[in-house]
Amino acid sequence: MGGFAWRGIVEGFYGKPWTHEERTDMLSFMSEVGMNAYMYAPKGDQYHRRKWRLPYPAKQMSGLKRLASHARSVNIAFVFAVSPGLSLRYSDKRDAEALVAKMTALHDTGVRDFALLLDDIPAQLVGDADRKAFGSLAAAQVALANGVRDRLQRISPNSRLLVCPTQYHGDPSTDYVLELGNGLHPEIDVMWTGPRVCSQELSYEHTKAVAAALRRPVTFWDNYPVNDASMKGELHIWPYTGRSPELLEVSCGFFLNPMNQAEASKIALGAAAAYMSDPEHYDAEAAWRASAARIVGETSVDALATFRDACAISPLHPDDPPRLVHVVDEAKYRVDRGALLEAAGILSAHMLEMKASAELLRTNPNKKLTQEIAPWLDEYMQWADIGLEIAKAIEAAGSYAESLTPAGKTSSFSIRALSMVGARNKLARMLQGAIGFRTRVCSDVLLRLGLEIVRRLRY
Ligand code: LTM
Repeated sequence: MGGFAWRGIVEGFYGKPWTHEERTDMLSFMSEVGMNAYMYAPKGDQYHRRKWRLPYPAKQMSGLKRLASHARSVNIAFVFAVSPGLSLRYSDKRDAEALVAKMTALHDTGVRDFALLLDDIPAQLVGDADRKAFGSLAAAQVALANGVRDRLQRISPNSRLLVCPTQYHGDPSTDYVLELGNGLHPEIDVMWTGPRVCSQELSYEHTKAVAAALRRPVTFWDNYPVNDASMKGELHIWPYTGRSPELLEVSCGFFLNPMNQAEASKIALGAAAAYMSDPEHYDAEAAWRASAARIVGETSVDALATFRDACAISPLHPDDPPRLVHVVDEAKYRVDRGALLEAAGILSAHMLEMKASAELLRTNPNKKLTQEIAPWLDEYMQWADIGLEIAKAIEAAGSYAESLTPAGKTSSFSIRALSMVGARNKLARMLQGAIGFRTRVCSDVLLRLGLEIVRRLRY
């Protein structure tokens, strides 16, 4: 098997970290799907970031120890990461000591893989002492990382160190990246998220340029399916796409950053595992279906595929849900040509499919998943109801139009007019309710259509 050396995940998102129970389960899952490394780096763990100098309290330490031991038992490298950059003084020897002490405590429990994460910190040296001692941020970080690696090597020659730099995406030809590439010990793996923080594509050309600047193969910190910060309303269950099949030549691996929702993350992670094991033969759709079947069962894969369309918006797919857009376009096309009943039929058929998929997923035996995705499923159901109401309003408009014959109004004219106005008012109320929705499921596709229909149904 010609896969990447690192095939893993980095629990590196903002917000509520996973529980140890979730991590233990994830480690077993990773092992089953052929991954080999888990990086512990939750931004919300105070002892990992803000209070990095303090040792873990005994209870947390024993939790980490149990986790690392479980990782070993399922052949997953447990990478312990520290993010000291918010307050670290590079010229202060005590800080370097505190960092080594933090890692050594984990080393004593059997951990051999470590990471120094310097992402999301000031891009310049902040203190006079540091500026005087090093001149540049890259020089300071090179000295720190090489020093830490040296100390770890002295304790255990088989220990490994990864570094996430402060510039971890974009143009690799900056002074910072070049200096880092030149200075860091060649055996330190350096992480990179691609052309963007959350990259839609990881191309061979970009990665080759990064590898050249860093003077080593790139280790990706791949920000998918993560949904923290401004992406909170999104559920990233879309297929894992946009990673070149040629990256093996210029990269030594991937750590995917997952969602706060551990179980739902497995859909993308399972598919990505197939890519990491064999990028050249990777088929995104087939891998997604196989991964989905593992999580929801074979019989619910189609339902999940319908739901995933509504959840399409993500860094990998920044556009509106493609199937839903297609259905709405088809319906609008007919509305514009006066084929109102046909338009209503197309729309309601898709809404009923959405509702059926939601019902199937709601009752799925994977309770952890159904609980995690409940906020999205609930609003998905509500959008389907809104879509049905849009269809009813279009239908009512069709009946009303029929009652207006060239010769004048038929006897059912008033009833049909009233029913159209009623449908329009109900739709307007439902759309108003949707303004408070908290997820981005269905994007604004049905909202736009609904508003357009309300506007057009002026009696
Ligand atoms: O991507 C990196 C290296 N750092 C942070 C992550 O912790 C965060 O989860 C992602 C997504 O918001 N963006 C970052 O910049």
